[in-house]
Amino acid sequence: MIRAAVPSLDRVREKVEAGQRLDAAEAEMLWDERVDLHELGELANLVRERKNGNAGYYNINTHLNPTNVCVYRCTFCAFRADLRDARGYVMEAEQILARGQEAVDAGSTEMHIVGGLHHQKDYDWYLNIVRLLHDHYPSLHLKAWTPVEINWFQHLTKRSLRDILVELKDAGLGSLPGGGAEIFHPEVRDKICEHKADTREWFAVHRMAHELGLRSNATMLYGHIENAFHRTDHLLRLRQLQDETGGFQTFIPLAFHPENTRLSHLTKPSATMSLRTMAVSRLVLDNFDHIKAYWIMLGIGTAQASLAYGADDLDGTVRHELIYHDAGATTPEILSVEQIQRLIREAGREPVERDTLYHAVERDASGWKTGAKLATGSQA
Ligand code: V47
Repeated sequence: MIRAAVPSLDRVREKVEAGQRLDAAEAEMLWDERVDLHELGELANLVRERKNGNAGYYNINTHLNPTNVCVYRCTFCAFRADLRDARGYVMEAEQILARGQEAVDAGSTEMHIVGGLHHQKDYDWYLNIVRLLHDHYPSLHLKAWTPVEINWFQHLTKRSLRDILVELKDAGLGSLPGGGAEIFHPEVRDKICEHKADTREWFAVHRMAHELGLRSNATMLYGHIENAFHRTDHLLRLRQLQDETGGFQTFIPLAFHPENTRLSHLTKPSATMSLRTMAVSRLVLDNFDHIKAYWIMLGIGTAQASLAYGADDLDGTVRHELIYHDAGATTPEILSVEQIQRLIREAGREPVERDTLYHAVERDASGWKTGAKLATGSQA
């Protein structure tokens, strides 16, 4: 019987050491479980340290999901509710303002805002959430609305993408979060979220945001029905837009949590799969400054280990996270600053508080202020 040779990392090692870009075949090979995970991690760590030294970034942030009622029925989502579902909720302006006050009182520099596409809410309802929070709490950076929401606003208003983004920016939008990316390849996307913004539309929103000077993040939902080819395709599409615009800040691989979803028969990805995903992402996305290990979904142990497998950021202290906790995440709902700093130190990294746009945050007894832009080394 002829057995396929175990893929060798030699060529990849040479290229990574020389700061050269991996091609599609090399990238896809890295997902093969016979490729030694720790060797892969060592290479990813080389790139991670070239770019970000020993820093382990975090921020102090608060989530806001103004409604969970959603016209879409993505198979992987445990958060969404139908219009007449007992679980369904819509937040009133007072509750939204109270969340803003809570965020400011907790020292948050960022509010992460995403939500369902409510059947009965118009575009102005979403626009006014940004305006209200920005007017009352101008120090909070509003990282709000994914391309799925923005694309929905286009559908509601029949206005151009540019017009909508300019208006949101004028109202106080600071940047776009990375959600809604899922898996770009239509073989998978058409099965897990066929109705919402497609891949072309997702990229059009980020391209336009970058053109308008807004920075954004990108994610990939892995560990469900996709395979190595689809994950590679996903990363390469992101790398291409980043070559064109340079507007992405951080890539966040998101481990699928099956509980309470229509894919609940699937097993959630293992820690080794998550570490491999972190490492492959770091190696393929050579033009992204940051790779984020979102502790909420990875679990604290895997997030700590990720800091040696390519990741340089743990996201934030986070309060009021719902999307993962509805899908069975067993992580705490919040970490204190001391806890997140300790996790980073235990992993052998130096905790550095950053704001959303990767400036240092300087704190004293009277509050916080934005410091210098945190330097990221180039790979070459
Ligand atoms: O797009 C939904 C994912 C995303 C599940 O930009 C699920 O800094 C796993 O994008 N299991 C939203 N994943 C979250 C997101 C994010 C998170 C942290 C930081 C940033 C950032 C962005 O969550 C969705 C979807 O891909 N998701 N349901 C689930 N059951």
